[in-house]
Amino acid sequence: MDVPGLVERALKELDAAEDGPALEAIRVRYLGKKGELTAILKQLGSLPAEERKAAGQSVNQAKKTLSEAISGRQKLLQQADLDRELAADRVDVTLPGRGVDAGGHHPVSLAMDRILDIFNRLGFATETGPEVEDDYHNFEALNFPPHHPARAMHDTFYLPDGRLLRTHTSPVQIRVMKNRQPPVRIVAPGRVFRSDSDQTHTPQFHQVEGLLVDTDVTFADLKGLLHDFVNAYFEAELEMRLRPSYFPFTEPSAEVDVRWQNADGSAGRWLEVLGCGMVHPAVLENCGVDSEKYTGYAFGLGVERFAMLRYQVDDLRLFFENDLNFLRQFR
Ligand code: 2NL
Repeated sequence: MDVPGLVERALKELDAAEDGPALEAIRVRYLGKKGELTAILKQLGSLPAEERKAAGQSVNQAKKTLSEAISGRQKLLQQADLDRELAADRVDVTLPGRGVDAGGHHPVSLAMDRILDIFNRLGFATETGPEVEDDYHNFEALNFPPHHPARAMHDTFYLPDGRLLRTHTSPVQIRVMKNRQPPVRIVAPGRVFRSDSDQTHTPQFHQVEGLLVDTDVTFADLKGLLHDFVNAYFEAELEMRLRPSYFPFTEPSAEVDVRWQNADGSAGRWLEVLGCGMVHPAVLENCGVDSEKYTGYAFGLGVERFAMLRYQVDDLRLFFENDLNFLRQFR
């Protein structure tokens, strides 16, 4: 039972151990359940009583010495690992940063903000509503005849349960009229959906609709409002004209053209920018508004078109690509 010799041998092996697994092997060899020191400890019982105490103390001391030496060696090896890692992995804090590759506000957002800001200043409160609607709020309440083509599968996205993606934001105004008595003076911005896709149409686009209901509202009020809006939006004195049109929900109805200016400032071609009209009495009645007492006007515009005109974007697809070189132009 040469305990000092065993300790000396173990310490030598420890000094030679270069990694965690080697250390663990040494621990198991001496201190493990079947280790050499553990075996000696088990034999103590067979010693004569007078030797037992001193032998026990020396084995326990050896155990302590060995465990301390193992954890000391372990700390040393870990520190060496860390030093190696730090030396290899040097960070140059003086290098310039990579920077943040920022885009800009999307032109459709810019146009939307601008349009809402103008109408808000003209006294129209912003109202919003759900994108998934039912036939009643999207069509029936708006006086669409039962078999009107705009209801057909061709234009409207239907959900399996019969609900639909709103094709305009008019349902927002229907709900507002049903929930409060005139005067009503609101704009309803938002995403709308039509199953329609070509050079100038996308299945999803943005609309702002406006509605004013009060006593003594006239078509002249509507024309004056839209004139002020168009000039504020384009920051120009543009010629404007109304052409008779048809919507089921307004009577009379009109389309609004502005005379676009050429780059040299001369008068160019007429561009259609808005639809509008006096709210159809049947729509007012559907919403519980007395059409003998109240009249109203309404209008609707496509935000993408306003964005293209103001920011000189000539291709709708640019709005969907999120190309940073495109977006950065609108910072
Ligand atoms: C267009 C035409 C328009 C309306 C929208 C409306 C809403 C209610 C009642 C009556 Cl609740 N009218 N909205 C009226 C006329 C035209 O939009 O060309 N939009 C892009």
